[in-house]
Amino acid sequence: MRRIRANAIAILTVAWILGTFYYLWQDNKPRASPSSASQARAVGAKSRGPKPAASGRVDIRREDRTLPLIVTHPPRAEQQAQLLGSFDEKAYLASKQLKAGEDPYREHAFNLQESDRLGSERAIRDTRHYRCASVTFDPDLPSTSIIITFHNEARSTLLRTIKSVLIRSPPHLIQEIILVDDFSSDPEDCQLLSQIPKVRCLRNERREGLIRSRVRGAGAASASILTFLDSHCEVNTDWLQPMIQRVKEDHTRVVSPIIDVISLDNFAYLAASADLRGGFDWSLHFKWEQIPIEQKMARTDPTQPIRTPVIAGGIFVMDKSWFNHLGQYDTHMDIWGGENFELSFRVWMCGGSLEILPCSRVGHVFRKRHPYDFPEGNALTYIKNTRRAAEVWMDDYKQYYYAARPSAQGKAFGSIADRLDLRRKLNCNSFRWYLENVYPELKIPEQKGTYSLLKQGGLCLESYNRDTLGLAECKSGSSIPASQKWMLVEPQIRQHDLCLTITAFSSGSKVRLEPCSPKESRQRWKPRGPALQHLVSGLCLDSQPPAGPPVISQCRPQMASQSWEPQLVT
Ligand code: LR7
Ligand code: MN
Repeated sequence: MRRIRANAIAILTVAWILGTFYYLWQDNKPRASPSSASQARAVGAKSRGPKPAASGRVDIRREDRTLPLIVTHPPRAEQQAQLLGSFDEKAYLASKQLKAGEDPYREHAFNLQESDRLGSERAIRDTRHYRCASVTFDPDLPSTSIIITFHNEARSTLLRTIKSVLIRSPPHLIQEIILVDDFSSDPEDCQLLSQIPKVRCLRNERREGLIRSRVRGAGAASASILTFLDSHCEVNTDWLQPMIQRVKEDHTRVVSPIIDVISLDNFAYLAASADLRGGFDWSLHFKWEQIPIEQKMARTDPTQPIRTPVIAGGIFVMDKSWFNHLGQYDTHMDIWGGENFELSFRVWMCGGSLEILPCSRVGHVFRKRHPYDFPEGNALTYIKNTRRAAEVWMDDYKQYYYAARPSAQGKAFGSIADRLDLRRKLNCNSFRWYLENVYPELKIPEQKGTYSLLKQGGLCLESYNRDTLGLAECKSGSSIPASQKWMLVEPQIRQHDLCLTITAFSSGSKVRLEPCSPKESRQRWKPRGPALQHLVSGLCLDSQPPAGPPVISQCRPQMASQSWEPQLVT
C-alpha cells in the first residue's frame, strides 16, 4: 500500500515538473502573428538582413525575443496598382537620382545612394517583443490622418515613408496622408505624390518650419486622430493599432512608438532598446535615458506603456480635439527644435500624459547635422524656441535653463502673452508639480557661490555625518569646511545632494541629512524672521540651548537658539 502511494506521488511529481517546463517553453516561444505574415507578404524581398530558409522564414535567435522575419515575394502588379493608383513610382524616383561623382551625403546628410538603391519598399525585421503579437485591439478603432511635413526630403526616403504606412497599416485606419511641403525647391516632390490614393499635398507659399507646417496639416485633417511622422521613416508591423487603442481609451494620452534606428550610412534597420524614455537636461537638450530602476523592476509585462517626461517630438499620435483644446503648437516657434518640450510640458501640466508604446515600432533616419538652412541661424532659432518654452512653462525653474545656457540671455524670443493666456485658461499645473510628479529624476543643479554659513553667535551649524549635526566654532576664509557650508535653495537647505531633513513632525524631533528629493515634505523650509521654519510641521530649527544638537520646536524666532544668520561664503 505504501509503495503504491509512493509511486503515485513520484508520477505526479514528474508530471508536474514536465507540465511546468512545457508552460515556460510555451511562454518563451516566439510566435508569428497572422497579421505580420500577411503584411510581410505584401512587402518586397529586398531584405539585407539574415538570409531566409527554404520556407521563406528566418529564425531569429531566441534571446532576440522578437518575432521571426518573414520574407516573401513582392506584391503582385494589381496590388501595387491598387496601392499607388496612377502614380508612376519609377519615373518619380528616376528623375532625382544621384549623379555620378556626387557626394551622396551632401544634400540630405545621409547616404542618398543607399536610400535610392533600396527603392520604395523593403522587408524589415519585426523588432517588437514577441508577446506584442498576441496583444489584441478593439475592432472599431477610429481612423487617423497621417501628417508628414518636409523640406527638401529625398524622394526615395519620402516615398518609402508613405508606402510603409500604406503597406503596414490596416487600410481602414488610414483616413488620409497629408503631406505638408514646407516650400521645398521642387514643388513636384509633393505634387506627384498626391496621385497616390489617400495622399494629399499642401504646399507652403514660403518656408514656415516644421511647427507651423504641422499646425497647417492638423488643420486640414479630417480624421479625429492625428498621427505625426518625420519624412524619413519606415513604420513596422502593426505600428498603428497600439497607439490608436491607447488614445481611444483616453483621449488625453499622447503616445509615441519606440523609435528604431535606420542607419544613415547603409540604411540597415536596427532595433532600439525597449528600456528608454525621453528626458532632458537643464539646457533643454533632449536625450534618451534609461527607465528609472524602480519602474523597470515593476515592469512584469513588456507590452505595457512606458511613461515618459518628454517625447522626441517627431512621431506621435494625439486626439485632434485634445490637440486643439491644448493649443496645438506655439506657432511663433520657427523651423526646428524646442516644440517637443513645449508640447510635452503642456500635455503633462495641463491634464494629459505622455507614453511610449513598446509594441509600436517606427524606424527613423537619425542624422548628425541638419541638411537644410535656418534663415535666422541654427543656434539663434533653437534659443528662441527653447526660450519660449522655458518662459511660458518653467516658472522660476527657468533660472536653471539660463544658467545652463547663458548665451540665451538677452536673445529675442518675441511675445509670449498669448501662450501665457492659454496656460491660465487651461488652468495648468506648475512646473514644480511637473518635476515632482513626472520627472523627479531631473536634479536641481547646484549653484556656485551661493553657500552660506548658518551662524548662531560665534557658532555655526555643522554636519559631522548624515545623522549627527551640531554647532561648532565658525571657520572663515579658506578654512571653512564643506560641513559648515549650506546652500539655501528654497525650500531646501542643502549640502550637495543631501538635504536638512526632520525625522518626525513633532516638537523635539531631531534633524539630519538625507538625499534631497523634491517630493520630500520633511525637507521643506522657509525663513521666518531670523528663524528657519519647517513648512509642514510649522516648527522651527532650534539648537536646544546651549548649543545642543539641533531639533525642531515651537517657533519663537526672537530666541537665540532659533536664530540662524546666513552669511554668504564667497
Ligand atoms: O524647416 C523645416 N521644415 C520641415 O518641414 C525643417 C524640417 N522640416 C521637416 C523635416 O523634413 C522632417 O520631416 O520636419 C521633420 C523633422 O525634421 P528633422 O528630421 O530634421 O528633425 P530631427 O529628426 O533631427 O528632429 C527631432 O526633433 C525635432 C525638434 O524640432 C522634431 O520634433 C522632429 O520631428 C524630431 N524627430 C523625431 O522625433 C524622430 C526621432 C528622432 C529623435 C530623437
Ligand atoms: Mn527626422
